[in-house]
Amino acid sequence: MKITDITIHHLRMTMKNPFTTSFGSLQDKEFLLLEAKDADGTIGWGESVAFETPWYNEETLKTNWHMLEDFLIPLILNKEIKHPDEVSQIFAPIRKNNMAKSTIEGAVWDIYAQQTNQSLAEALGGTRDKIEVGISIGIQNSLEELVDIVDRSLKDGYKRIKVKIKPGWDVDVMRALREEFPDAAIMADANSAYRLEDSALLKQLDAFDLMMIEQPLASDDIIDHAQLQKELKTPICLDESIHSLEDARKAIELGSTEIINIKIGRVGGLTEAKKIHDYCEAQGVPVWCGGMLESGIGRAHNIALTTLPNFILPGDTSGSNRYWKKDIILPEVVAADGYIDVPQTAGIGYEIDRKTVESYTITKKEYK
Ligand code: OSB
Ligand code: MG
Repeated sequence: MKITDITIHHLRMTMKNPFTTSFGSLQDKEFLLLEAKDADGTIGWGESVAFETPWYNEETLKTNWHMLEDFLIPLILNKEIKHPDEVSQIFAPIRKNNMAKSTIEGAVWDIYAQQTNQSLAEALGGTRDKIEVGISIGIQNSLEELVDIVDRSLKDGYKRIKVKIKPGWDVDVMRALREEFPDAAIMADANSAYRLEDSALLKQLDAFDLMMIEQPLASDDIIDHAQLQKELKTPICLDESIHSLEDARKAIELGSTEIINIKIGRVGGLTEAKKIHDYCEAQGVPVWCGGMLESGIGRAHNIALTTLPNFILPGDTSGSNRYWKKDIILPEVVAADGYIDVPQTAGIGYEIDRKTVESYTITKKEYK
């Protein structure tokens, strides 16, 4: 491979409903797509999962663009690359900025898969032809609305219900859901809304037989989480705290986490995601694939990753229709009875709907 031409597309897509976490609400999603062209004409796509504001992590749409334009694209253009695993080595001199790095790496994986005539799932070593998926539900205005959404999601067949919690929207909410849905696979995601001093409150969640609690404590912590896990029966699953294989190793060795949420962007790309997957598999730690409210391109990468064998818990990759009136890929991602069929065609396995991409584009810029 030799990438000769890269275009960054800046899109704005409006979500059907606002998505609310312990940090705030999001409805208009602005993000970057990266289109890379190989010398042989093959085109691959990557998606930056950075938001406009740095609430989830320190990266933003603009920091990603800056890193791509000033550092990452110059390192990749016209470089001879034999395998996408080389991209993370090429980027190694640059610290962090994992979502920016992952944006290019995703496009390179797409090109590689097409050139070797494999689906992205196959190229990664995936073993499933369909994946089991769950749904992530933001904080609602009332308990009645939440119960209604959970009910509909279960009827749609989603295999696991994740509910966002925050102080004041936690124990009573989870108790009510457990009473209403005694057999459902339910979990909570706190997005770092608590501190170790809140452990008595968090312990009350043990009564509701939750699959796990995701990232209860600080986004940069693995020490307090280890202490909290000693006090909780409910497994802790780290999200924000894990940026690399090294982070995963340390968190598992310390006992800070019993399950890991892998997000491709957060860990710097598919190559690192696969390494974390392999390590967790060897340690007997289950993983699942998280989501960042992606468009169809990011969704396609998530689906491919989830075909690896240790993705044994349903992830957050719901169908395109969960967030978008019209997605930018053809066909759209369909979750039917809690399963998504893994596309078998070469590359990410979906066509890019260029007309729809154009309709959502604010601006774009070409690099060569
Ligand atoms: O913490 O997993 C999270 C969305 C945005 C940022 C962080 C998170 C989430 C979700 C939704 O939970 C996942 C999705 O449906 O894409
Ligand atoms: Mg999370």
